[in-house]
Amino acid sequence: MSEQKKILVIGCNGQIGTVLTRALSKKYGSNNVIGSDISKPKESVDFIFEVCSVLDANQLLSIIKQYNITDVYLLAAYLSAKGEDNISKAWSLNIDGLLNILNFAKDKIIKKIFWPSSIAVFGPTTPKKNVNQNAITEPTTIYGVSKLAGEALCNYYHQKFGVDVRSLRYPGLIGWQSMPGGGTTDYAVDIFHEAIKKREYTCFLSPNRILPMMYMADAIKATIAIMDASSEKIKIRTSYNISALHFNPEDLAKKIKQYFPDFIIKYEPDKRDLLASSWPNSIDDSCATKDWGWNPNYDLSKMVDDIILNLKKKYKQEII
Ligand code: AKB
Repeated sequence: MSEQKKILVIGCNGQIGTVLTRALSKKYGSNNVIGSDISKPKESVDFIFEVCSVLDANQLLSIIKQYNITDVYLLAAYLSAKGEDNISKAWSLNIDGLLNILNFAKDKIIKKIFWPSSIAVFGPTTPKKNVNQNAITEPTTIYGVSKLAGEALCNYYHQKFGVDVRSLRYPGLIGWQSMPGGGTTDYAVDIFHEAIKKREYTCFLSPNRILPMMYMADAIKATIAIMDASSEKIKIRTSYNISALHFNPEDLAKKIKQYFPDFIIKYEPDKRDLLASSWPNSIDDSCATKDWGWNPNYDLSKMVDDIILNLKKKYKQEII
């Protein structure tokens, strides 16, 4: 009989953590999932919660021992825009936090790690379209630099110590359950809330700024799939390209107008537009498809439909 999984999600209050921790709790049982973050969740949760920072190795170790943790999902991170204003803090959270967890796996205290990378590992010297797994990575944000270093650390700990660490290069993630914070792709979440509440949104990216994106449901599906795959299927131990959608703010605004014809979008591009301009338009994820069967469920129309339906319920507006 296989040993009971005990999961620790670090950063359970964040954009991904809010959705992923609930999905894991549903799959593995609420007593087998522990969420941690630097402050308590605002809403009630269906898992065990502990206040802890990923930078506090001693406290982490005591939580890991207390609950016999086998798998860690490390989601705590400084994102791209916030990182540019806090270079040392971004590096420390994104790299020292990862090192703490990799060392627990090296010392056989935990068994498996999920750690997200990002399309931000690519930079202006990367081709724009259908960027392949091994395309040139010369990032121009501290977030991208830390993600690229993190990928190399994951690969190093796997090659040298046999650490079972798995990673995905997430594109911009869009969901209705949680808000992102400090990212460059955040506009694609904010726009829905503003469209529903005010029928107006001022976008901080240029109208034609195409970026790779993914619906949160697909990101959760990919995360659970890569963690469920048998170890020999995971051929890439840096991080896998994954892809679902790519569009610009104007494409998204047009879709939203189909639901709210009076919706108005204005543009005031700020420094985040420059960060976005260094990233690819679209990603080739054929390695993830070949190695562990990745394929997304949501296209742009299906995603917009689902988000608007759910946000209308959330904001108690009439569903049409
Ligand atoms: C960000 O915008 O910083 C993130 C990312 C692309 O990883 N969403």
